[in-house]
Amino acid sequence: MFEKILIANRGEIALRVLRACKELGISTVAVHSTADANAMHVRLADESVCIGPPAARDSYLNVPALLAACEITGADAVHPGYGFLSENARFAEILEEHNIHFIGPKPGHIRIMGDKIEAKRTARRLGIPVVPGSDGGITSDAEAMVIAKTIGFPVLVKAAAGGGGRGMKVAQTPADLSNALANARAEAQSAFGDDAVYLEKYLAQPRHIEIQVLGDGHGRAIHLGERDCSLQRRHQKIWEEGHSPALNIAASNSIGETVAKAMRELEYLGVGTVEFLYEDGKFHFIEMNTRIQVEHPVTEAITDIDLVVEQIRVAAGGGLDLKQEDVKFFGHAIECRINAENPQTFMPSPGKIVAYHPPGGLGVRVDSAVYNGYTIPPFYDSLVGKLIVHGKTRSECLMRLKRALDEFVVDGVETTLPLFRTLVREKDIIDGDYHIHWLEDFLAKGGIDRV
Ligand code: MV4
Repeated sequence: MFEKILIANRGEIALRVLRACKELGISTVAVHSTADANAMHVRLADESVCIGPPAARDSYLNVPALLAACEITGADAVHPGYGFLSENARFAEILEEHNIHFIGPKPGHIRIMGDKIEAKRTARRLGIPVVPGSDGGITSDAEAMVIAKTIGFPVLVKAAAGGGGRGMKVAQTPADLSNALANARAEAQSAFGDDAVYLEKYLAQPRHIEIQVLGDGHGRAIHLGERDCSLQRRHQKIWEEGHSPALNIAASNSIGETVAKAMRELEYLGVGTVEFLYEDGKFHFIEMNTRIQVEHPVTEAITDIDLVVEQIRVAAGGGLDLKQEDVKFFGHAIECRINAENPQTFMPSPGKIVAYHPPGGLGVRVDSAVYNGYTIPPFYDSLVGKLIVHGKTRSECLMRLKRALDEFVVDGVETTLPLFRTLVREKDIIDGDYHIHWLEDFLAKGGIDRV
């Protein structure tokens, strides 16, 4: 097992990783920019190193500074958290070249899943159902037209180097295809320096359902159920829940087993999330994330498995103690991402928190790095904290969530708490009847002003 882990991240996920390390008896090194000198993870870590000025590219993305921090402190492993360098294969390789463990998948798998065309090819080869579309990248408009007519319009042009919705263009009819290809290529080139694009059948109102997996890198892998992440705004998830209100247990187990089998064949190492669009009872693979995700506490709540502890254990070569039959699901969990943003306009609202009172009680968890008097810096994401609520049933979970949201006090900055207090009372949400466009449609109709 590792002696000392350097946590190459900040905010709530740095605190989350630090907690897992402490429970494993591993000493911790926090790194921080000058803007985060007073951050909670710095205060609670055994050691801390300032790695640069506020801008992420000069601090949390600064590989030489992170390497130096490892050398100075003698860290034998790095946990990247999510975002920043968490899916950077080159960073993982550089660490390994310096005999420092990267707590994450094998660099080769990070690289494959980072290329959405290769990711789909791999998924298809491993027996995972994928969205109908081109086999690989599109080399000409003529080729695209043939494929589009085969799968049927509307089609979606996507960037191979994309993800998170960047570089996607819909072509409703054949007349739209050429422009969609040109615009997607241009956007991909400017955003990623890579204009490779591929084609998929456009699914109009799917749900976004992701499967959590955990592998030991030697052919053992299990799934830990699904999370429904359909409530999103501009590709930013705000509400995630497990199980999906759209799935029965049989459907959940079936897709879970398909994915776990694929991860065994891939000899996948670590935690991972396999993303699907779900429509008309069918799952369609779109991409795979090779990191711990923001919404992992939803799965922890319904399985009582500490995903970060397991992630560290398999990274240290500890193998996978857990068997699929050990994974028992209980109840329902919902996570709300509370941001320091205006609840109507979503404009960031950094600043000093002058009163902070998180909710508590049975089945209520708040993962946050803020505290009374803390100043949310303007340089990073605007996450105040994640409210995760668990109940024996979805309706008990909703009642508890409503109570917890009403109890939550964050004064001094604007937050999206009012939006969640409205959503938890909205009929479609209570019925679990929503899809990936539901939230933006709701907001377009007036959102929280509507009620
Ligand atoms: C799609 C799609 C519809 N049809 N692919 C958006 C980001 C990236 N994860 C993939 N995305 C989508 N791919 C096909 N063939 C709709 C989306 C999409 C979306 C997916 C999941 C969650 C929110 C979304 C919001 C807009 C579009």
